[in-house]
Amino acid sequence: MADIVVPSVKFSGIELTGPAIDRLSRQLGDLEDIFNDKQALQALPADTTVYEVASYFPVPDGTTAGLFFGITYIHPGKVGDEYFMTKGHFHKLRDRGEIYICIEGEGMLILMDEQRQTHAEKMYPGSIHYINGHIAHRTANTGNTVLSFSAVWPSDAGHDYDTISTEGFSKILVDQNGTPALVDNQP
Ligand code: M6P
Ligand code: ZN
Repeated sequence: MADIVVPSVKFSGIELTGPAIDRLSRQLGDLEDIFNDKQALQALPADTTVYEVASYFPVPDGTTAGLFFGITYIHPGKVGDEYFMTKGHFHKLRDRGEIYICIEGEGMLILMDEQRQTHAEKMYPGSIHYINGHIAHRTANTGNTVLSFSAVWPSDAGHDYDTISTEGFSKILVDQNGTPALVDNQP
């Protein structure tokens, strides 16, 4: 290997570019179990893109002692009074943490511990969020423009979506007269 290496994965504006970037996109049709207002959901096209994730996986999934990096782009929008948001997850290995850094837009990071205590942190360009292990995390776009944020997490953390898909978060983020409010989740 050369002594001096020029990395080929980099930010370009707000895009993650380079070889071997993994890209996924989630549509409303993939997110039926996370939004409460099923009537509002059905009134929207199932192929509406809610968010995209570009990820850099330098080592195989599950590798101990490695790190992953990703950028998530959540489009503006709502299902009823609930903002467009990510699925949300605990880590499969519960004691693995994560860092989020907001790049652009405005939003909220919703955090829930294993006792189902939930609170939220406001995301704004430059805001840095430390997510301890054992904490479920979900992000919502509360603005009128794309919310993008970068994330760094351990390569052996894994995603546990099942717990959230069956039990949900104990609180949801809704638009109350133009202001985001965290309210009890009553499905
Ligand atoms: C961040 C990281 C990723 C995660 C993504 C979308 O980029 O936490 O691990 O996949 O957000 O969140 P989710 O997987 O909950 O849909
Ligand atoms: Zn995570």
